[in-house]
Amino acid sequence: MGKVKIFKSHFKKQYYPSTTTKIILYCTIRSTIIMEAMPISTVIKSLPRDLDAVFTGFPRFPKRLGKEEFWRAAYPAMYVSRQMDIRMKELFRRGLVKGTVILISGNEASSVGMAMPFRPGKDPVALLHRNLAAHLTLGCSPYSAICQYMANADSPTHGKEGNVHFGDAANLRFPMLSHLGGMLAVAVGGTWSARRNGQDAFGLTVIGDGGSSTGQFHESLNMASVHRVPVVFIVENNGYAFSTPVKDQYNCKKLSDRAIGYGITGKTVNGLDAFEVYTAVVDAMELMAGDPQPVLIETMTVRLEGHAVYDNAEYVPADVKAANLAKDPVNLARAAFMNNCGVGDDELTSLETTLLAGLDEEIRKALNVARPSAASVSMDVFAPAKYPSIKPYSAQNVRNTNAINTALEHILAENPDAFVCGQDVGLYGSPFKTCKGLIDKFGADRVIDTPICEAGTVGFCLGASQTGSRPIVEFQFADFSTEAVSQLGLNAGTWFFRADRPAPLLFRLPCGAGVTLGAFHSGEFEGLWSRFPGLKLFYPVTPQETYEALMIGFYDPNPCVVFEHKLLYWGKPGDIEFDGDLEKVCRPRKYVSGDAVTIVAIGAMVEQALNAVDGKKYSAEVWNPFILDKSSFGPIFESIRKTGRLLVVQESGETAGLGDHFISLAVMECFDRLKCAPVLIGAPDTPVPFARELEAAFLPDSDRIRRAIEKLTGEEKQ
Ligand SMILES: Cc1ncc(C[n+]2csc(CCOP(=O)(O)OP(=O)(O)O)c2C)c(N)n1
Ligand SMILES: [Mg+2]
Repeated sequence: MGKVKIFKSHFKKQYYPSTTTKIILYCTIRSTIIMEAMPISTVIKSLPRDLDAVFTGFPRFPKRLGKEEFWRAAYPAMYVSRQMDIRMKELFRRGLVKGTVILISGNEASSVGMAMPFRPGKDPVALLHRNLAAHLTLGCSPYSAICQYMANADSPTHGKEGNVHFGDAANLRFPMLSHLGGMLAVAVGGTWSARRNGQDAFGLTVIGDGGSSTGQFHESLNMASVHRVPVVFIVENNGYAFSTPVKDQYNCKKLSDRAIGYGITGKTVNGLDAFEVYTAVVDAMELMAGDPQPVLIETMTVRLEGHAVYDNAEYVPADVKAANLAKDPVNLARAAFMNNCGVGDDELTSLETTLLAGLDEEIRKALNVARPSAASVSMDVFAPAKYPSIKPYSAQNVRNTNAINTALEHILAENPDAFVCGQDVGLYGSPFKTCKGLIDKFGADRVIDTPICEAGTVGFCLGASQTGSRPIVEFQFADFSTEAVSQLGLNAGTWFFRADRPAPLLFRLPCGAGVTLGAFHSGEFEGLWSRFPGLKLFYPVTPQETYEALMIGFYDPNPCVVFEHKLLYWGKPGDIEFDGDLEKVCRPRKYVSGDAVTIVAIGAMVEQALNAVDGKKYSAEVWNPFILDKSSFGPIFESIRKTGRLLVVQESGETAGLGDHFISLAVMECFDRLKCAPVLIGAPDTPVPFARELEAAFLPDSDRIRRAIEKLTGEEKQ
């Protein structure tokens, strides 16, 4: 916007329908007309020429800006952010912005001060809901942010996400998920991996006073400290978490004191003074450059309004409100800008008017953008997979533990960007010895023992997957993957959908009952994880399938979950004949053929089903879906059409497994060929009991399967 122009669309009725806004419009037009012919560069000599450059055209770390240089860049960014806040609220009230608008007035100094040293595209950054000014400072155009709020066709998420849930993952500004604390580990992992890959990266991430109470705040700081990752953790303390005052949130003097517990440096600064925040961040980065470690900075800020547009903050006492208003950081910045940059009243007014006109032009442009069309916006949850052809492998008479160990060894040997992590995977070789010896071959920086923090580990690996690493995560038991439900299911699983970037991640879940480990070490959870779009699930049974599942899970560009049944770890040995063609891997597996009934068995139930049909008394087909995704079930449906009878056997409780889902698909696909109602055999809907006898009674077995086959084969639909 070298010149500010007025477009006809400015007057669109939908944008300014009421009398009050007509008055606002009149004033805007007046000031816009005054500015019309004036290029922005003549307003203030050394200010950037266009709005976008206001936010990006200044040197970043390691340069340390002096006050004059700093305020020339910082004040326009803070001013535009404040004006955007006002306008987004107004647009929301007019129904042009949906969802909600988080009100950010009061947070501009903290946001701009923290973001200014960081280098877009180089430093991994995960911001929070009040950091619009930081997004702008890191290269997001106001237009793009406005389109995001309007959820129109030009929105950076194509309308697939709203308001604060955006970023630019390609440039390492990661889009946030709502779950407070959930993005901290992503910034840590992203920074750790960028450094591991030779980049001189620093991380930035943000949490509020309220979010500092989450477990993931602790997990992320702890991981960053243990792995010496140079990430600036900003805690924005604005006195409230929605309506909850800090006295109900924590009981320490300063949140930065928590740094002591992580063995790192912590500092509390005035978050209303952008230069003080900036200085603290640059100090931290200088410290980190010499001695990599995270630094915790608490910025004391204020919220000048409610939590969001729907909240008028009546719970904030009047005197607190008045005191906060008196400390408005944009007013403080204006004074600092004028004092340090020698700017007078007229120049200031000209600058503000120009910025405002520029902003309104962006809003006008955004208002004219088409709505997103369901026909043209991709709803894909998976990044397209293009598999490399990999080395063939064959082995005789091996068990699943050997298949896993060998697969991991092959992956690590062939892919320097791959690493294995989890609890006790290093020297101990993991509790089931599937990682045995890997640390000796590949070293402790590729076979990594993590602290006990499943959510933090998944977030960390998601971040690492964005900066060139290929993480393989072992959960010690599938049961503990429930600690990472939001990270794995909602953050990693939705990543491609939200961020348009692949998230190549492999998760290994030792699962299942039958080894007398009770309710908390025997879960299967294939039903739980299948509920989250964006995850690919594999459930191998034989050593061959196990080797193939790990290979496809690793080489697929999406988060993949491999269920490894513990009973099968040391089950029947088998041969592996893998020809290196990954394209052929994603298909259901058939073990025996027959005409009378199709049995779909999951995990360790395959063995029970095979035992049941052994002796050729029944003419049954036994299948393992292998990949738990309906698009691959075609061959099983073919079998059902042939036999006309379906029996599904799962070890999970009847309402917690995939059997119901499978049966409903089969009924929809093959109804006219079914001779009788399908049957589901599952465990009872109770926790897995501990004692051997109780557990044996709990698990479906071949006798039950035999009885079901007899019942099924004796029935005919009328
Ligand atoms: C894990 C989680 N629980 C609850 C929420 C709902 N929520 C969104 S913002 C918010 C308040 C956050 O307060 P604070 O961390 O102090 O940040 P502020 O909004 O004050 O900037 C809450 C409870 C959430 N997003 N995530
Ligand atoms: Mg707060």
